[in-house]
Amino acid sequence: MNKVLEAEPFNLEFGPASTALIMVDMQRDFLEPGGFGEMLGNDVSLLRSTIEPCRRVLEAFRSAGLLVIHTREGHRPSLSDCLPTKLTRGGKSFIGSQGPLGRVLVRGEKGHDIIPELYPIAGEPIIDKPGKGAFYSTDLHLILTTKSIRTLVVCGVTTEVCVHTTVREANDRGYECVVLEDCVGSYFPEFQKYGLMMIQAQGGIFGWVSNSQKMTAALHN
Ligand code: TIU
Repeated sequence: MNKVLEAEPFNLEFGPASTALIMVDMQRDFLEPGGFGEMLGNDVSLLRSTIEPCRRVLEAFRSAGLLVIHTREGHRPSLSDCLPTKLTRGGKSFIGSQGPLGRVLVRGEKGHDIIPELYPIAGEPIIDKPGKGAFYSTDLHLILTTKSIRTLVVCGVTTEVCVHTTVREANDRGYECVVLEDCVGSYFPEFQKYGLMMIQAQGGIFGWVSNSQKMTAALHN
């Protein structure tokens, strides 16, 4: 039976069985000191308020038996899947360099992995993505199609980079996307604000915005 999520710009009706939670890049490299986010000059503590709301939504999806998918941004140890434009943006090269959390944004390294608070459990697909969007050069669309998913509940970091890119990609592939405002984070408070506004503006040009409390309430009703 369909459920209703309180959201902006208007309430969203969704079928739980055709809805998936997408946890975007909740990796140490973005949320912990010593990782990629900090190397780029950011204060990673700004993202950490998302962890607890994300944990509650993750719990709610797991206990309802719904699909949960995690993504991780990163590259092969050889960096053969890291475009030169990304590797040396601005003349600086952090990706692949050795840091306190291992080689930055490299698969298999400590910093690349998902933070322990939100660690995937058995059966939850993990999408390793070389780009910002979770659909680019991954099998995410195939997995979602195979499971007849139509609605994506999107959480993760950062709001205006990988969350936005993923929502835009999803929108053009026919998915309904809802972004939970307290479950997405940015290093820039103004980008957080305007990033969320951009999603729901113009009658929901990219999708809906809601929050963790409304999402868990909708699943329990
Ligand atoms: N730098 C920044 O805000 N984000 C990223 O590089 N990747 C993600 O958003 N995951």
